[in-house]
Amino acid sequence: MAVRDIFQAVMGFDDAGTKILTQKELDAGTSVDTILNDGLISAMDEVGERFSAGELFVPEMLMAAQAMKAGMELLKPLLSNETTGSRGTIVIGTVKGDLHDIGKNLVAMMMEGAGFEVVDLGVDVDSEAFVRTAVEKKADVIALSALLTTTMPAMESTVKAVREAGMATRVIVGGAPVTQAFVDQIGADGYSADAPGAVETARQLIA
Ligand code: B1M
Repeated sequence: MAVRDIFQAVMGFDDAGTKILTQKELDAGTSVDTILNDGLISAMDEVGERFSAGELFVPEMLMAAQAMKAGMELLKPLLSNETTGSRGTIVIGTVKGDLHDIGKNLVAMMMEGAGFEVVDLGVDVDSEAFVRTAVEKKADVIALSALLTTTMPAMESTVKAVREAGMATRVIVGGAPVTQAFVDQIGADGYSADAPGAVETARQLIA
């Protein structure tokens, strides 16, 4: 199965191979969803499991992430293909203390694809920067990503900062450790477990 080769290329930290195989699959008509979920994302899940088992270490996680990004470069234009007028403005970032950006980038790409104007603040973003940028850009939604249990509290402080600033901007959150129970606890406006769901949540909040 050729998508499995993409999985193997990411596991082999092979940026060029991942790119070539991703292009090959696109040319063969394989859907972006299949390439993403069965190839790229499932490789990152496997990397995470091996890291937890002590079989892989941080440098290997980083190299796998680079290979995944090489594949995602080719998918980006396909995820960002809607050209109609803006549906609203999203300020997105990974919260303070957290350097994981692949899931956040995927959410940003899909938001752009769905017609939102996206301001991406990157990683390790403090609550002041989210608030300041959202005010400057008159954002409709602030989208927060966190991959570490230790950085989830930064989501809570960002929601608090937005409320204290008296802003109408809605806050949505996501990332592997985030649950609906946590979202309810911190009083965020929306949550999704994946990138397409984040787009849907933003759409519903803005409608
Ligand atoms: Co790190 N890391 N990492 N890591 N890393 C995890 C997250 C971990 C689960 C691995 C493990 O132990 N099994 C673990 C966290 C444990 C925990 O807190 N519960 C972990 C750890 C411990 C660490 C370090 C602390 C390791 C160390 O230094 N000892 C360190 C922390 C650094 C820091 O941030 N301060 C660290 C570092 C790194 C690298 C830098 C090496 C690298 C990141 C590179 C990069 O992002 N540029 C890395 C990687 C690659 C991973 C794993 C293997 C893969 C993450 C990923 O990109 N997945 C990860 C294990 C795993 O997740 N299986 C792991 C693919 C991506 C598409 O999925 O980001 O989950 P994800 O996004 C999903 C959803 O979560 C959702 O949509 C996406 C899918 O559609 N989503 C949203 C994400 N954001 C959203 C926002 C939304 C809605 C949905 O709305 C706004």
